[in-house]
Amino acid sequence: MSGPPVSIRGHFPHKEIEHYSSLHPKARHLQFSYGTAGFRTLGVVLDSVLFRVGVLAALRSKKLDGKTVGVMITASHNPEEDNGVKLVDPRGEMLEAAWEAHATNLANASNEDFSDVLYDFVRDSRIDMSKPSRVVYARDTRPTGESLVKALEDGLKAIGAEGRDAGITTTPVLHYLVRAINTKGTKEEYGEDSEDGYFQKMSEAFRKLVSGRPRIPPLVIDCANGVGAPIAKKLAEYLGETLPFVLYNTDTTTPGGLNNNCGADYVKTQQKPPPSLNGVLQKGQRACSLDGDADRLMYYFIDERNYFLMLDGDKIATLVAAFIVDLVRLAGLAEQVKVGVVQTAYANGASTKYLADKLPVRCTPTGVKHLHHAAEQFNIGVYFEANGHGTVLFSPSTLEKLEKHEPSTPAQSTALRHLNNLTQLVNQTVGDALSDMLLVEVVLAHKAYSAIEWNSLYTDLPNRLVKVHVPNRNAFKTEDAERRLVSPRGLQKKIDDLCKRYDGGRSFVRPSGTEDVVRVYAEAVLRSQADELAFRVAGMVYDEAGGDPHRRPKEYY
Ligand code: 16G
Ligand code: MG
Repeated sequence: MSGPPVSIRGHFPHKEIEHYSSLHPKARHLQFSYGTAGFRTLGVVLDSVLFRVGVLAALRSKKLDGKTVGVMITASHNPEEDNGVKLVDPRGEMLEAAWEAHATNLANASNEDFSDVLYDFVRDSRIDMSKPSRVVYARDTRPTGESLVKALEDGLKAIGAEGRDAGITTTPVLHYLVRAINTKGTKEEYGEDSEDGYFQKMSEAFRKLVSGRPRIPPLVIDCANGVGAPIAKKLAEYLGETLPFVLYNTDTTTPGGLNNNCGADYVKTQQKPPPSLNGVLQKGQRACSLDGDADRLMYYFIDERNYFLMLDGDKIATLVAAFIVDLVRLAGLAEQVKVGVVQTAYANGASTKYLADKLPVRCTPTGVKHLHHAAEQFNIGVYFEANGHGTVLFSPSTLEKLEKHEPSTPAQSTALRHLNNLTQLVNQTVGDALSDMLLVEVVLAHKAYSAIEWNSLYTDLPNRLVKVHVPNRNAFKTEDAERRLVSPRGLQKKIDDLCKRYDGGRSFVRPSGTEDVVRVYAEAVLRSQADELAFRVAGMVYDEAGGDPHRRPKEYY
């Protein structure tokens, strides 16, 4: 005998879903994919996606027993006409990987099928529709953001979820809010669940960490004409004279300005300062750039010879990790608290060498979620991508140890206090340009380092990144944290043979997760050799992938 027909628990709001869904139809020809950074494409085509993401976020919350789920509307460092959306799980971390596929499925269902596809999803995922549902959302300054928020809100209404609009703010603030809301009143309380709470927590920790140190000279900040601008302005008020800011690229209203010739991604990929800072920077003065949603950070300065020197994610990771290792040792906790660093294959070989002499270093595939999870395996895990995204994670047992440890000397007690303040300064939910910036400033103040001294900790190997347009980037498959190709077969061997001919030569090839290209990275002891190696490997990739010989880019040897 067959059992009762499989049905879902609680009420499935067919009517509401059909009504709201009809207001946000999906264009037939469009296909969407929830990738490394959520959905991301031209802002004007995302209406149906935002509606459906609203529905999905509401269901995710029900699935997690009514915990608050976050939604961030941004396309980060992409051009202004792009937009995107990603979901944030209750502890402020990225959406669980299994749900990325659900997001893609729902976004691509036809208008006629949407309600049925959704019903099946709710049934198969055993979502109890009678549970409460809460979603907090925010957006960056992109012009398409406002209408996309409306579409998202319709998705929440369709399910009857409780929505909280966090307004225009940075990605890291949204992640902070999610964790703060969900830990409120528990012993893991993360902070007050408001933007003010975020600033209070960070600025108080910063003041404590730099108190008694010499006055910090002004820091130039390039806000990428994005949401980092209003947020940095507010932060400046909380910090007052403790850390004076000079803000540039703060225009969030002139069309086309966002990330245009400015921002962390521009600086990293162009290896030069934003033109708007030409003539502004004094020799040796510290400057930094945020990206369009303020979760990436690049420092840089102009040296005595007028050369531009970049202090990227690797330089930040080494500075911060070495500082934390010292504090742990000084606090008398070296035996109990293990510090480790997580990087990707893009980390400059010189940074890996510098770090590996001091502490364990892991390599993961590109993408925040991979680094974040690997960093969780350490008592204190420092993770950074070379592109400037990263943070420090203190495990729950480490937090407890730091709180309970009885120091036996005044020096131990000071180091312990600093560590405890660091746990408050760092945004542990996700990479946060502003929190990372304060962290860097703390280390520089403690070490009495200028940008020049920081930069001299190790010398970057010259490196080159090349994009190769190929007919099918999915033909490229990697292993060993993207450091080796398994397909096309035989290509890795050729790359290995070529690398051997260059002093300090290292190169790897991987398909991009965000663009329809294959990326080639190469480094070597000499600039000319790094360039040559990169272009030779790129040429091999192009040929192997069956690129049209007539269109073979000239600079590929
Ligand atoms: C996304 C990732 C970033 C990664 C980049 C690589 C997140 C939130 N962001 O922006 O971590 O470095 O993609 O892009 O995970 P690629 O695959 O095109 O090289
Ligand atoms: Mg970003």
